[in-house]
Amino acid sequence: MADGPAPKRRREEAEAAPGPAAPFPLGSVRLRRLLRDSAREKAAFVHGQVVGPAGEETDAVLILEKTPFQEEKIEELLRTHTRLELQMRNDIYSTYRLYPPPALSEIKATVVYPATEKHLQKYLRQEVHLIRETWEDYKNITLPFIQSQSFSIQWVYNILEKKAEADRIVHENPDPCNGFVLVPDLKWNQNQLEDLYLIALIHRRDVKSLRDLTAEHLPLLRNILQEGKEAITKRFGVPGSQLRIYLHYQPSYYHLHVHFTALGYDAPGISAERAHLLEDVIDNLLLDAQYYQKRALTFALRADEPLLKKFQEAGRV
Ligand code: GTA
Repeated sequence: MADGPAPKRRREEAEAAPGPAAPFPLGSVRLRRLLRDSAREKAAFVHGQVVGPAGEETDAVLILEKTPFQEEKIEELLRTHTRLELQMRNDIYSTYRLYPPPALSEIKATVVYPATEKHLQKYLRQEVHLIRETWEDYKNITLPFIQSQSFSIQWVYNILEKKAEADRIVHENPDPCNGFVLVPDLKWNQNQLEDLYLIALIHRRDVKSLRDLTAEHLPLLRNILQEGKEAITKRFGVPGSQLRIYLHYQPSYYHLHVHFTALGYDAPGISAERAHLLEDVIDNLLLDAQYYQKRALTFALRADEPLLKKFQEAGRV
C-alpha cells in the first residue's frame, strides 16, 4: 500500500459519517430474489423487502461484497483463524477452507432503501444492446426521456449542501461556477488503496452530462483534473499517473460528476462504451467548443430499459 493516512484512521472517518437515525433493519429483511451475483467481483445484488409494523412491504436493494485483503491484516488472519479444513492434497499442492475470526471477515453491505423499480432494474442481470446516439437522437429521444424519468439526485445536493458526508470531503473548490466537491465514492470503503474510488461533484446545477459540455466549461474541468489529482496524492499518496479520471456516458445520475479510480482497479463502468477520459474531453472541447453537441456517442442499454424502447420506436436500433 502506498503512503497515506493509516487505514485505521480512514476507517474511523468512514464510521463517523452521518447516517439515518435508526440503522437499517437488516435482520428483518425478507429475501425476494437474487438480482445478480458475480463470482469475479465476489458480490451479490439482492432484492429484499422490509416488513413494517402494519405488515406493509418496502423494497430494498442490498449489495453484499467481500472486501479486498489488507496487507497489514494478513498475518493476524493466519494467526487468529478459527478453523482450518483440508479440502485436498496432491504432492506439494493443497487447498483449505479457512475460517477467519469475525473481526477479519467483514462484508461491505450497500443498502438502497426504499428502492424504486428503477433501482431493481438497474441491478438485475440483463442482456445489453449498443446504441449510437447522434445529437438529434439526444435532443429528440434521450433528453425528453431523462427529463421525464431519471434517478433522484437528492444525494448529490445533500453532499454539496453539507447535509450528508460532510466529514468525508477530501477537497472542495467553493467557486459556484468553476468549483466542485471531491468525496470518496459509495463503492469505496477506504480500507485499502487497491480499489480507490472518489467522485468529484460540480457545484453548478445546470450541467447534466457530457452532452451539455462546451468550451465554457473548460475552467471547471481543468480545476477538477488538477485539484482532484493533487488532493488525492496529498491525502492518499497515489500519484496522478496512477489515477483513471473519467466521466460516464450515459451516467445514472444527471448532475455532472467525474470518477477518480485507481488505475490498477477494474472498477464497474470503465468499459470503452461508457468511460470518457477527462483529459480527452478537455482536448476535444479545445478542438471544437461544440464537440459534444456534434458527434455521435455510443453507449449500452439493458434489454428492458425504457430508453431502449424509445430508440426502437424511433427506428434507431
Ligand atoms: N459518495 O450517496 C452517494 C452515492 N450514490 C447514491 C452514488 N454514488 C455515491 N457516492 C457517494 N454517496 O460511482 C456514486 C456511485 C457512482 C457515482 C455515479 O456516484 O457509486 P454514474 O452516474 O456514472 O452512475 O456515477 P453509475 O456508475 O451507473 O452508478 P453505480 O451506482 O455505480 O452503478 C454502476 C453499475 O455497476 C451498476 O449497474 C452495478 O450493476 C455495477 N456494480 C458493480 N459493483 C458494484 C458495487 N459494488 N456497487 C454498486 N454497483 C456496482
